[in-house]
Amino acid sequence: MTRYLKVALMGSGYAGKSTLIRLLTDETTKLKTNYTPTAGMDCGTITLDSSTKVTLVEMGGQTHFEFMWPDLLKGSKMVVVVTESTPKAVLRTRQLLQKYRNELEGVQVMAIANKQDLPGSMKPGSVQDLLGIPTYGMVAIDPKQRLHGYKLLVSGLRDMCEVAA
Ligand SMILES: Nc1nc2c(ncn2[C@@H]2O[C@H](COP(=O)(O)OP(=O)(O)O)[C@@H](O)[C@H]2O)c(=O)[nH]1
Ligand SMILES: [Mg+2]
Repeated sequence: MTRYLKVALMGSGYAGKSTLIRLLTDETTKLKTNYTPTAGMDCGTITLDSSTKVTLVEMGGQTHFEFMWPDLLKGSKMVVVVTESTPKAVLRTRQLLQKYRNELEGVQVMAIANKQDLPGSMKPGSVQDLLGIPTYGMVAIDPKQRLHGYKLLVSGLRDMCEVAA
């Protein structure tokens, strides 16, 4: 029987959540798109092995969809917080983490410091210092980063659920 692990992607609008889902679900042709805000939620599925699939659930980042977040977080094995890497965006992400700290209690949380290709980006280590959770750099529009993203996801899940790599 196939088991489905739910991973929620959280973060402000424009952070790169939809792009990351496309990167990880192999839709490279759609990587460089114009920005289309996600209405409410979006999802994609990754097959990890013959018996395990991961459903990535994007929580639409615009404030008028935030009312759905507590429900979208329910049952998540892990939450990936995606942030742009400008100081302003990282501080906004820190506020989001504080606001949802009750819902996130006991859940494995990691951060992706996305858009590392843009000049003036904060390094993942500095982002981690501000957010207080394990943070990894990413360029979600770069197909060459797929394996990196996939490994981050698998290692996070393995810690949590003993998923084979
Ligand atoms: N330069 C750059 N742009 C990115 C990166 N990741 C996403 N984007 C762009 O940022 C915009 C917002 O991305 P999207 O995935 O829709 O953000 P979401 O609102 O968090 O789902 C889109 O125009 C993407 O092409 C990245 O790593 N570098
Ligand atoms: Mg989106």
